[in-house]
Order: sequence, then structure tokens, then C-alpha cells
Amino acid sequence: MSEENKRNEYSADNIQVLEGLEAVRKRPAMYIGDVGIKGLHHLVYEVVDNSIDEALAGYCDTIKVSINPDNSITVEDNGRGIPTGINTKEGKSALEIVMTVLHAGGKFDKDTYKVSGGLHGVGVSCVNALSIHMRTEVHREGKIFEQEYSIGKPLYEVREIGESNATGTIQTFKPDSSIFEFTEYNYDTLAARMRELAFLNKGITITLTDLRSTEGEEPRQTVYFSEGGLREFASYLDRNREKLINDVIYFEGEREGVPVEVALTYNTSYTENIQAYVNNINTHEGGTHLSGFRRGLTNTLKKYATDSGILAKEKIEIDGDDFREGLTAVLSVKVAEPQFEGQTKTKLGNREVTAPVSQAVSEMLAVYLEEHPAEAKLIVEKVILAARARHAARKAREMVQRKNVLTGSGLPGKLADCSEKDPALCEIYFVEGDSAGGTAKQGRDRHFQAIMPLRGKILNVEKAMQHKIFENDEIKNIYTALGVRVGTEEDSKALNLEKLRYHKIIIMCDADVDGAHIETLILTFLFRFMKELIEKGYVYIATPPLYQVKKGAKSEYAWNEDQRDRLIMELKGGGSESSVTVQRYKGLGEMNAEQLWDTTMNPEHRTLRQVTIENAAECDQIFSMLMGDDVPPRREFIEKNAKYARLDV
Ligand code: 0RA
Repeated sequence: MSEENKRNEYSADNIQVLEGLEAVRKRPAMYIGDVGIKGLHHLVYEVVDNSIDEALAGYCDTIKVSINPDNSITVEDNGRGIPTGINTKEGKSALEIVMTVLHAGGKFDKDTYKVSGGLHGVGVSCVNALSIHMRTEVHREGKIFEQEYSIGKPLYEVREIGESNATGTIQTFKPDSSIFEFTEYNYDTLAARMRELAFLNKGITITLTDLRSTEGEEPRQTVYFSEGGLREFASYLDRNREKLINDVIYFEGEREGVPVEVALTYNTSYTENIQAYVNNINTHEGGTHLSGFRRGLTNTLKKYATDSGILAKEKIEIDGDDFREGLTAVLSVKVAEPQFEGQTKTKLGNREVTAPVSQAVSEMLAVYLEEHPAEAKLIVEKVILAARARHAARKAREMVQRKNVLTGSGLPGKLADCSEKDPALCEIYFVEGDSAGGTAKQGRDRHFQAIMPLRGKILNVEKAMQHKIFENDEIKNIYTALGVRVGTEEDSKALNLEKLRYHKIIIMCDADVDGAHIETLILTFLFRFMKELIEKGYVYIATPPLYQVKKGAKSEYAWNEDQRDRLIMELKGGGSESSVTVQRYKGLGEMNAEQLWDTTMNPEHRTLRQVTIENAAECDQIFSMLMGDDVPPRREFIEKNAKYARLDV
């Protein structure tokens, strides 16, 4: 190849590189999911993932993450440092290539077992492309190197700036505010992920520090470190539940070349909480590894129950679900080339993973049951109880359904339905109390808005057995109005979503403590029995205003104290103070139909908060804590998070 050709090829490559990062900026959501609060935090996870990979390769044990005063992020590790030498093919520093070429992350080190992927694994160059400024510092070979970038483009060539006898990589980036809807980081969101990563990768110390506005105070800092890995993760998830057995049953090893780590325990609740991870990514939608887990669990418990003779007396048929009531488990597998499927790409498709996981679970469980007959008996008895409850629940449900057929339309009598029939255009408001329900009925646009008043506190599903849940009037009203089935025999989690009658399900409660409680009760029911509705983004919370500020015929609404005070100032203008009146709304009932429409129901003015599941492991725990038996942690949480608890679920 002539010199000339080589040059051309080089520049062609160059153009492609530019196109690569240009594409990231043009369609950021394709690379990081979205440009909202989630995507913003995703950038951090992406950078931390690289340090975790270095730790998994065995070269790094400390990662420090800081939120800087300007909401930029610094991630520092003590790994080998990204190589800085000139890459002969590209004629550029390896560091520059890692930072500016799409998917160039692990290219230089094929021998190490690199397992990042799925939602993450888009590479640090994506973060760079979406940052108004980024700086990388590398300590390596006794020296310190640096390079800076703006929207992914190097500001200068990699340069040497000093000497160092340590090794490691320090990445600092500031997300581009012209790309992201929000640029303010949430400590608790990052903390939940760092905690999760520490449990999933035992032995790594991850420190999170918030360096923003802490006049006079020490910066907020949390150090995450787990010696026991998933064993400790399972205990952590169950920390507010009552234990059925004292132990966490644990396995770590490799089966058929697949690294598997799994921990499980049982509590006295009726809910199942299995968190399954592939390459440190929570696979909400399950997949082949989860099937393996379930198979291993069911087979081994069934065999034990049969062999031990406990089952012989029972004339009851045991179902797969029965083995998982009160189960808390964490499963983590590493897959070299994961195939992620499903709506949110969080379902593992690799068939070869099922058998190794099933084997691992069977082995560890068989050994445990053999060695702990007293605990084994407790577990089997709980399974039998679950089976009995399930049979009772089916009977109750059949009764309800038969009754519904008799009443004609099958819709609850209290539902004020809308006239539109296309679910995509329809909304349903679940409204606290009959009187607010009446106001909402008058205020709504009946073309597309349906109103379903709920009387007082609905049943706390976290504390009730299944048959009680389906017999409860308000719960019945919720699921019959929605049109979807819950808790079928085959699979309690598979909703018949094609029957869903509304694509916006809006919970509208008073803006007070009782309202918050009812909101949480409804959300708990939806989370436990209709989780898909939340996952698909159909569930919203209405936000009625807290204040009305009035002067003469002029009236404005405020949703918080700042807004209220600003309105008072505005309306006062030069006029006398006494002419401005402030009304504090204690409940929806204090608004008339027109006010309710204007502030809370009119799509042009209202603010709906979409309910999302940010961190599945934390979410389960928050619901069990909020709704469970143990009062002190609940009180503590509510006091600490009074304003945010409802936003974060
Ligand atoms: C490839 C090769 C080597 C290190 C890394 C990647 C590396 C990348 C990141 C990203 C954040 N922290 C990191 N630490 C290391 C080293 C190859 C060698 O030294 O032989």
C-alpha cells in the first residue's frame, strides 16, 4: 500500500470515528436509554463499569465516585490505568482511542474476561460524547498522563504531566446540558447502585462522596464494601422482614463454564423477591438463568418433601409458585456473550445458562436441607401453607368472577367510564373518597377520562393472604375497572395486558399523610400483582396544588412553599397586603370541579408523575418496609423521605 493510500485510509477511519460519536449525540437515547434523569445517572454507571471490569480482572480493589460541586462526576480507580502508548494501527494513543472511538473499550486486552454488556457496555466514549467536558488522568509506568475532551473531541494530544508511583485511572465528566433534561445528580440513586455493585462484586471498596454545597458541614459520604457478596445482599434485602430460617443458603462457583453466585433465604411474608443479575445488570424481565433457578429450587424442594414423607399426608397439589412464597434470593451469573431480549432488553436469552444455574441451586439446596432438618421442615410447611392458600384464593376468585358475570357489563358500579374505547387514549383516575370522586366526575372530560372512587384505605396487600386480597371490594374494583386479570393459576405475573382498558392509570389522592398512605397502598397492590403496568409506564400520580393565592378576581395555584411565596409577592405588586389571600388545600374535596380540572386533570396544565422502578432490589424492600409489620424502620423512612419517597418508587 502506498503512503498516499495509507493516509487516505487513515483519514477515512478518522471520519468514521467522528460519525460514530456524532451518532451518539444525535440519538443519545439509543445508546444510554433516555436523556432524562435515568440516562444522566447511566453515565456514571458506564464509567464505573469500566473500573469494575478492571477489578474483576484482578487489578483493582478501590473505586471512588464523587459528585463535584458543579454536578460533574469523578470516578477514580486503582487499576492498571488505561494504556497510553501509541497504537500502531491507528497511530494514536490507546487512551485517545478508548475515549473517542465507539465500542473500543476492551479491544486492547483480549485475554481478560470482559463481561460488561447489555444496557451498559456502550463504552466510555459515549459518556465522553455526551459530556460538555471530560478529563482523563492515568497513572502508569511511573508517570501521570492526561487528556481533555469536549463533546467527545480531544482538546490536545495525550500529555505527560508528572510522576507517580501509583497506578490507576481518574475520569471526570460533566454531562452536556443541551442533551440532558436534568443535570443534577441524586445521591440516593447513585448510592443504591454503588451498594448493589459492592454486593455483586465482593471485596471491592466503593466510596461515594457528595461535594456539593455543604457549607460548614462535612461532605456526605458512604463507603460500600461487602465481604460476603450475595450472602450479605440477601440478608440486606430481608433486613426488615421476619426470618423463617436464620441462614442464608449460598453457592459460589462455576458450572459448565458459567460463573454462578446465588444466595437464598425464607422470611414469613407471602411475597417472592428474586433479584437476578447478568454481568451486574439487573434482569427485571428474567430469562434463562431465572428459569434455571426456579427449576433447581422446585425440583430439589419437591424431592426433599416427597422423600421425607411430609408431603404424603397432604392431598394437595403443589405448584411452582408455592415454593417461592416468602423466598428472598439473589442470583448473579456472568455470561461472555449475553443475548438480552424483551421489552426493556433485560431478559436473558442464552439457553446454555439454564442448566448450570439449575445444577448449582439443586446442589447447594440439597446439601443444606440434608444438614438442617429443622429448617427444612419449616420451609416445606410454608410451601404447603402457600398451596392451601392458593387453592382458597382460586375458589374466592371464581366466586367473584361468577358474580361479575351476573351483573352484566362486569364493570364496577362505582366506575364512571369514559366514552372513548381506544385504551391508548383513555385515562382512569383512582380517586380517594366518594366526595372527591364526585367532584372529579363533574370536572373531568368524559370523552377520555374515567373516574373510579375508592373508599378510604384499601387493603394492605403486603400483610394479607391471597384469598383475602381478591375478596376485597376496593381491590376488586381496581382490577375489574382496569379489565386485566390478576393471579391466574398458570402464572400470577402474566397479565392479559391486551385487555387493559386505559393506558394512563392515575392515582389522585389528597396531598396529606393519609393521601400518601392510600397512594402507597394502591401502588403496593399494583407493584405486587400488576407490576407490568408500572414497568410499561402506565401508572401515574396526580399532583393537586397545595395552595391557592388570590387577589380580587385573579387566582393562581402553588405546589410548594417557594411558589406560594413568589405568587404572594407577584400579586401584591404595589398594592396593599391585605388584598392577597392564601388558601391551603387540605384535600381534593376543597376544590370545586373547575379548579380540580384546571390544576390537576387538564392535560394541558397538570403535572403527572410517572411511576417507575429505578432499582428493583431497593423497590421491593421499600414496599415491604412501608407496608409490613415492622414500624420503626417505616417511621424512620417516612420522616427522612417524606417528600421523595413517592417520587422514587
Ligand atoms: C485495557 C487494558 C488495560 C487496562 C484497561 C483497559 C483499563 C481500563 C479502564 C477504565 C477505567 N479504569 C480502567 N483501568 C484499566 C491494561 C493493560 C495492561 O496494563 O497490560
